[in-house]
Amino acid sequence: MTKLKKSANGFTYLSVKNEKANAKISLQGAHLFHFSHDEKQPFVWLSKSSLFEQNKAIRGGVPVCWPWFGKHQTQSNLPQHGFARTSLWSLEKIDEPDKGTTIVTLTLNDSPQSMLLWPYAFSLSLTITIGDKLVLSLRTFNKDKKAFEITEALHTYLWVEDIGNVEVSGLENVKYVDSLDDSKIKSSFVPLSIHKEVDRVYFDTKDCCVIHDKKRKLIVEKFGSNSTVVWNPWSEKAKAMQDFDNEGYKTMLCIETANALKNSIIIEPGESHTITQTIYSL
Ligand code: TA6
Repeated sequence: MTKLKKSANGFTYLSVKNEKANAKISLQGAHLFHFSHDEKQPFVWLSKSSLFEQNKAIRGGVPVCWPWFGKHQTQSNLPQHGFARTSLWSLEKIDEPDKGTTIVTLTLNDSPQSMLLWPYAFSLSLTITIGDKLVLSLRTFNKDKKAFEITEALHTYLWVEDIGNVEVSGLENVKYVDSLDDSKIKSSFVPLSIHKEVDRVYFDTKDCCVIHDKKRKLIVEKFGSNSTVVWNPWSEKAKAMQDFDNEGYKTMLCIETANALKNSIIIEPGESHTITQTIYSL
């Protein structure tokens, strides 16, 4: 069953419920902000203080960072992580191939407003499969007469039971840019555990990550992505963010399927590029 709903402040979202999973997807940003098989252990984390306001990204779920990841390379006045996550997308179609699978497709096209921020004609579509697994597939099509370059991320906030007990494997011996240490290039040969703020872009990696939590493993597989971003703001930065509940950093970890920094993608006119992320639990 899928229903379009409106929250008290007029925020429109799609509520999806099938025999396998529940999900909520906002039309602003094509932003999935809830996914679970049972309410106790959701796949994605959502801040208790998230604002659900127009023109502000939801804090949690899967923000779509596009057509640039992080700060704009040359114009610091442009929005962090691009404009896709705060734009209003169109609900293109909903398919239900079986009782346990719902496939939602949302689209975003260039507009006079987007041209002011990024001067290219484009067509973006996000296909979200809600079932045993959660699959998000972001396709960028170049409708312009000139080639364009993008960086991008499915900025996934995963729910974890206890950040202090989490271990992430799949990033050993992969070089990363440490945003908290003057963008130094580093690597580590052991699985990652998190006991303080982390903000890293692992590059030149196509590998999947496994998040070993207390009672389950979450697998994040990816395709079309050469970077993986890992972020946890820890307590001080969480407190400084109005929309991040103070204790929330203890139950979240961003593992982002990305093409960031030097892994940018050039798309020729008439060509497309797709980035896909599949999450499931064991
Ligand atoms: O993906 C990590 C990151 O780029 C961090 O540097 C951090 O600031 C985060 O994203 C959140 O960004 P936001 O613009 O949503 O506050």
